[in-house]
Amino acid sequence: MTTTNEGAIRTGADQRPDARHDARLDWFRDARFGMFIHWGLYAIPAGAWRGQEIAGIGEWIMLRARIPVAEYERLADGFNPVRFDAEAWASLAAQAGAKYLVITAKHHDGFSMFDSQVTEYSIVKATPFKRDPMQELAAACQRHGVKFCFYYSQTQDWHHPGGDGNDWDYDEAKKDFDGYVQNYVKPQVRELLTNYGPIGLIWFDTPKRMTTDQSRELVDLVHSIQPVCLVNGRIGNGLGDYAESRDNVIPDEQLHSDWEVPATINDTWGYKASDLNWKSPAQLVRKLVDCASKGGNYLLNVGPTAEGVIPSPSIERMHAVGEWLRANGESVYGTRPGPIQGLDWGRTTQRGATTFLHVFEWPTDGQLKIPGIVKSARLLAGGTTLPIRREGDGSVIDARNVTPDVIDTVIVLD
Ligand code: JFZ
Repeated sequence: MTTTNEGAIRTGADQRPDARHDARLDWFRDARFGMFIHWGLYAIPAGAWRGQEIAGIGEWIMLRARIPVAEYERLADGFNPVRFDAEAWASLAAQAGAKYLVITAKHHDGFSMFDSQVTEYSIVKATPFKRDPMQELAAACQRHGVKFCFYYSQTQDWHHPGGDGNDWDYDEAKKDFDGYVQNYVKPQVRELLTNYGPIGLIWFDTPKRMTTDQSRELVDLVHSIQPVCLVNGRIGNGLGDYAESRDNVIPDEQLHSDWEVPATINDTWGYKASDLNWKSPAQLVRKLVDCASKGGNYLLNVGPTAEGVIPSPSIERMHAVGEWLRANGESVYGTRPGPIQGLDWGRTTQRGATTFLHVFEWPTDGQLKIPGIVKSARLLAGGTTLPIRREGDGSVIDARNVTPDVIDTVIVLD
């Protein structure tokens, strides 16, 4: 099944609507909001190489600049994020209202941000930092009640000769991709699911040349170690526990399966010093609400620096989202798509018999015209009851005396 906007989301056999009865997905469906973290060696160049700004997303700099493995891996010698603070990161996720945190264990550059027995090319063995930040972050997330999750690039690996994507150091004709999957990827996935406690989900990336058998083996491996750990749909080949949208693309219409949109807070995933195109708090909250109103989750990314610091503009925005959610979260968490779809000035979410009307664009006359019969209306924040009148086969809420929330005013309809 694909959705209307150029197949933003393709759901496969495992994401059929009756998958919604899979209790493993209950926490995910109710969470609605997660924090994504892209952190790795790419934060050191931060978008520039040999004095040249490199176009594109920051974590792709090794490919975009075709940096030889021998040169790129020397970045590890100077990677010492002494300002890394797992407690601050987990606390930020919790304060932002994110219910799960997904962090890059290994991205396409092939560098392991965790202690792996499979390779020396890791933050513990190849850097002066020597610590395993994933152990510290797993513990901090546990303390804050945030589900700890890993991103893992299972196909693209520009460091390993068997990985996909590096055609500037390695000869495609000599590539042993299956050997890479069997002897590198699967052992690392096993490590991630064995050494860091309960893992909420494994976020695999584009499958590219990965075969259905290889994808299926990874899904089975995950579920054999942690049966309730979810696998995202980007594992590919029609597998996965829920569907993954294209980056930053929210479906046009409500979907009847579980899905998630990965989203940047500016225009890059990995830290890029020159990328200051930060989305506003209003944009971020409205995208979160848009996802919830269509039955999906919003996974919002931050990209920490090489020192281990999340940029202040990202922190400010995450705090602003959290502030809105503290006042209005019951209209998002645990909700399902609302009965009124297709509004251009707002969205609806629903929990049981209660509908939440999210007003993004406030009418100049304060008269909110909605289809259908509404028995009562009140502001979620503060509880003020609002007058209603029938108009044809619709209803009009008189909100002339309301001071709207500049981000999203939530009205409870019964
Ligand atoms: C992938 C990665 O290449 C990228 O670095 C980042 O980690 C992002 C979250 O995931 O990028 C993609 C993958 C798939 C699509 C777009 C970007 N897609 O399906 O449109």
